[in-house]
Amino acid sequence: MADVALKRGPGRGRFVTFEGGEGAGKSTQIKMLAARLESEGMRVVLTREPGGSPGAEIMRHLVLSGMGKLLGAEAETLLFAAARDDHVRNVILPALSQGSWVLCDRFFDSTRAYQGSLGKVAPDVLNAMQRVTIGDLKPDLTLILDVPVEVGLKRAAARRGAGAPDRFEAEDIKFHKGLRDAFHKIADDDPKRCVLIDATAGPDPVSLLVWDAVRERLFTAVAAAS
Ligand code: Z5A
Repeated sequence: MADVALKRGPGRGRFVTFEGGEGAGKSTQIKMLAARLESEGMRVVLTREPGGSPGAEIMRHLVLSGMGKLLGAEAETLLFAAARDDHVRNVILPALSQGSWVLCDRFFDSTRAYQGSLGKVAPDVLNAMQRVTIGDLKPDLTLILDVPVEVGLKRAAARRGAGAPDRFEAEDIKFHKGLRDAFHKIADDDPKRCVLIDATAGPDPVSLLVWDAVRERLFTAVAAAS
């Protein structure tokens, strides 16, 4: 990387999370960012939630099958928390301490939006779970991909084809509108960490917005010094 250097110097890697509603394009953009960072010489670990470690992938299967929903919102939140605990300990923290960039498709903001704002799980319960599962770990940057609900659902339906919708895809339009509002609020409440990205355009233009945000927030220009 010729003209930029990492803010805060070398050492621990950087932790970047992608968030947003259904069909916003997170999985597409996270792969594009990983390729871009690798081409710039960074070591990248691409992971996701729920899941990302063998134990957490088992929990993923449980929650996306809808079994967690039968237990009620708080118990379902505990399943996400258990998955996160395993993922953070076994994948995220080791990778960061080895200097890798960790790009994670969803993280605790999804819990805040889905289980908190929409599932009505109380903030003190979410805070307690967050303390246990991630402690002081916070993303260096959270990119919240934002699209109108109708656009996101259309993309998700096209990708799914004839397959059945999962636990959250099956929720109604009111749920998805509430979700979008919840992510807007998360971005407004923590502007130092979060960037809201208009993800309505095609993958390439959106990837430029993502890269601009990463450069601006996590790299600093050193052209004048070199
Ligand atoms: N969940 C939770 O409740 N609590 C938690 O704590 C956590 C998660 C961590 C995981 O689902 C579910 O778990 C999730 C929240 C809940 N709810 N749902 N549903 P998942 O991992 O199976 O899927 P997802 O995270 O929801 O992803 P997604 O919304 O289905 O898709 P996406 O990653 O945002 O989009 P994509 O796969 O990149 O793209 C979708 C399609 O659109 C695909 O065909 C692309 O080729 C196309 N695409 C992508 N970008 C574009 C652009 N820019 N233009 C046009 N078409 C595009």
